[in-house]
Amino acid sequence: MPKVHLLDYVAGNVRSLVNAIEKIGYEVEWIRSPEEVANAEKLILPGVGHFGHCLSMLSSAGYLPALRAHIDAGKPFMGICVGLQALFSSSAEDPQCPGLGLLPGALDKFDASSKSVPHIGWNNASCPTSPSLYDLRPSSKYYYVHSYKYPYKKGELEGLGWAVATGTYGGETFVGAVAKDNIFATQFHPEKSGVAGLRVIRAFLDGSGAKALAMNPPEAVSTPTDQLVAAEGLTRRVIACLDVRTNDQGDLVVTKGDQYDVREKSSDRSVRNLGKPVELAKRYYEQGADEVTFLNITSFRDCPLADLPMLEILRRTSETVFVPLTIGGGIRDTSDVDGSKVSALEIATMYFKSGADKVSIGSDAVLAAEEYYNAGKTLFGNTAIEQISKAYGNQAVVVSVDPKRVYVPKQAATRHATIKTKLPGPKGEEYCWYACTIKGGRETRDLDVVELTQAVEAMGAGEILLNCIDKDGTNSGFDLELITQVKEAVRIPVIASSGAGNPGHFQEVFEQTTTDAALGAGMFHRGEYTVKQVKDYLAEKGLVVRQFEG
Ligand code: 1PR
Repeated sequence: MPKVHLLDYVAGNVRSLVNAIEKIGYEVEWIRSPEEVANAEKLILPGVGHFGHCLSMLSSAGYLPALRAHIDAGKPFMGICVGLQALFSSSAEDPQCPGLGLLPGALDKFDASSKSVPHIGWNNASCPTSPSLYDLRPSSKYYYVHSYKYPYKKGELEGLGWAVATGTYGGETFVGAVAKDNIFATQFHPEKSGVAGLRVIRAFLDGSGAKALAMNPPEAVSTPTDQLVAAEGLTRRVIACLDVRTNDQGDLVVTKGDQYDVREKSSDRSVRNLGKPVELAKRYYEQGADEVTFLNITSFRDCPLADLPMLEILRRTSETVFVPLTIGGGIRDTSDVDGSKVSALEIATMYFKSGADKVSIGSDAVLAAEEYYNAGKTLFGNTAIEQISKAYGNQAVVVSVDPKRVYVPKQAATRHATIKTKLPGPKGEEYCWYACTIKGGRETRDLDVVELTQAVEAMGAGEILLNCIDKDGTNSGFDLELITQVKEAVRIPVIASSGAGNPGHFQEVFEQTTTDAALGAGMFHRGEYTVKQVKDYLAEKGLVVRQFEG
């Protein structure tokens, strides 16, 4: 098998990149010291997390001169995400820390005043001057997750001989990919961008991308000005969720509850079994799911380290599913069977090494938020959210919220953030608030969703997975009031969850709230609708979606 070298300087959630490279037919060899860079012919710099952290790690380990020497020698080089950002002079994320300076200018942060930041989801990487740059296609979508970007200025980088592909998010057009001579870099994650992304990696690995660029340099192509005006490209994200637990026979199955009760209504009350996790994940990927989420719903009972089957599920899924994978359940500081302490960060690391791109934290986030308020909104850096987001980046930490409606007759009846509801309570109550729960809804806490989501945003969570116990499994549509309340409370993206029963519910939540993504479970598992049917329906209604490319 031909080889590609990967630079191993990060904490290591690069499993999906390795899987993508192997899928294309290449073998990965790790570079573990600057001296080894000279052995590389093709070199990939995966970037994860924080610009300053990445550059200072590269610098202190002595990699920067070796990287420059590789590039100066004309050998193929590819940067991904922060690996693209590292090519610029600097970033507002850490202004003191210089980048490689191969491209001039500083990255800045997306404007969060009217949209969610980070920018998470599927967007364009279109290059009007070279429409098939590294096999990027104008009709394809690519998976981005970043808060900082290089703002695109027409002609600036092209004037220096770079081919530039762009995406547009909330009115801001940013650099999505750049290429010049032997250098190629993407702000998006090609390894998480399905078949469209695999094509891009292949064009780098087999040299066809660089060859085509050499034959058709960007300055040789004249482009009508109107083609350079980039359209808003972010698609509506549709996520398939698999609640996983061991059934009474000891098999790990996908299950689905009604308001979190996953046992059959029949007299034997067995755990509802809706299929095998790896098979279902692959099916949803092939139907066009933009992400797949696994929630280990009974992990609070077990020791997470004994929970090896979830690791195996991730390993096997990430070999065939090239969209982001999230895993939740049991991510908290704990003790192993022998009594030794295991941190949430160590558990998350095991999941990342097995192929997860994000971890989702439920119960532990609620307890951490309570402590945050008890300490007068002080952060000590010791929560699971802070530790994991520091090591892997905010985008790698999702907080899963399991709220329940609590009705009150008037706002003054509670200290919590209430809403005036269109769905009055059993005694005609016109107001309600949403109480957070832990342990899969078994314990309700005196903390509301606004308090929780604002606290975890301050701790560094990158996204909220917003369930709703009242709506879960009801097929009656999402709780639009809950979603609106949380969207108004935070800037980070929110995934609407619980209650989806048909494609119209997805249209409703995207049109009537500003949710960033919507998740379905039961309707997919029971075979009532496919992910593709949901997306086709949304497309018919004029909403932009990504379709699966086979
Ligand atoms: O608390 O960090 O160990 O995490 C446990 C995780 O397991 C949490 O994310 C929690 O939401 C989840 N969980 C725990 N118990 C259950 C249960 O169902 N008994 N499932 C559970 C939560 C909710 C959604 C579901 C949507 C959509 N499941 O993921 O898929 O409600 O369903 P629908 O479209 O069919 O309505 P920790």
